[in-house]
Amino acid sequence: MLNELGLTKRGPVWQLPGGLAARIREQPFGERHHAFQALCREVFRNSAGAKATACTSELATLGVEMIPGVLAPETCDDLSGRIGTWLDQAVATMDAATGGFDFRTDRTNRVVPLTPEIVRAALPIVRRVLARPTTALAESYLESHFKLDSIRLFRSVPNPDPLVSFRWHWDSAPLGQLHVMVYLTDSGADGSGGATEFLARPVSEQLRRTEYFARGIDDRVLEIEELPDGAKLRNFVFKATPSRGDGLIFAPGLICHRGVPPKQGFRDALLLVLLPSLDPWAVSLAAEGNDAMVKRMIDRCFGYLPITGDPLEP
Ligand SMILES: O=C(O)CCC(=O)C(=O)O
Ligand SMILES: [Fe+2]
Repeated sequence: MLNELGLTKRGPVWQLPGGLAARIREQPFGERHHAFQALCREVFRNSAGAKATACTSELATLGVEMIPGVLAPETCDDLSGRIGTWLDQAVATMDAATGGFDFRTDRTNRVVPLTPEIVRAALPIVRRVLARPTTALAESYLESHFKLDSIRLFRSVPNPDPLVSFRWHWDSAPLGQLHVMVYLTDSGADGSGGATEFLARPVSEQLRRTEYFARGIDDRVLEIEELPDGAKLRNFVFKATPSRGDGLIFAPGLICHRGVPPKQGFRDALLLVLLPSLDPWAVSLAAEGNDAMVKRMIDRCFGYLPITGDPLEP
């Protein structure tokens, strides 16, 4: 089958024939990613060691799963401390250059502008997050390998009327996109340290077929009750209150979700954006090389995710 499609291997990395790549790229955004994901599944099915088992994880059924303890508390404390420093430096740097730094949102989220030093410091931590349980779960859910599209380090601060990702939304993301959001600070049992809420998968999929899905970013609701039948929807809301070091994995284009800002202090997080791939993430990273990877992470550290609309790019 793979031979029929004309796929070949250069070293450990799969290559697409030019004609097939062009046919994928010429399609509209959603279809393009979907076609590439189908190909990734074909490769995965044919790869040695791949098991065809029905995926019954909470990620598949509920649409979100907690992966406890992907990072040690000390690692989180250290990274959180550094986020504070990096944000202070960013403000200082950008103030000097532009007279003020716009964090590109309503200021509930402060995103660390990545530098080569920060990416190099973050990479071993990212690798730890992607270790066995995360990779196994993501691969069995996607039925394919995946790659690391981008990373984001951000700090969320109190805001009684937040916008963007703190209102109920789907990301304008391919359905095969996965987020692994690792909390670096504690939510607290009541979520007063910040939390993330999800609408269970079957209900999210229903709501996705209504006009709410098509609304603009500024017309999103803050409380689920503001939607038609919102009181009923409330029964299907799942509130995740991770401790530092816990990861949340979910498909942001499929599951309706929102962040909840902390009531006091701040909430720090490391977000990994994953997309289907022909090759395992570690193979892709090794083939790309460190310098190209660092540049790519820096290029993609702001804006809507994924930044690239091309599923064939690293
Ligand atoms: O900040 C949060 O808790 C939500 C993050 C989010 O919306 C996303 O990762 O797509
Ligand atoms: Fe989101």
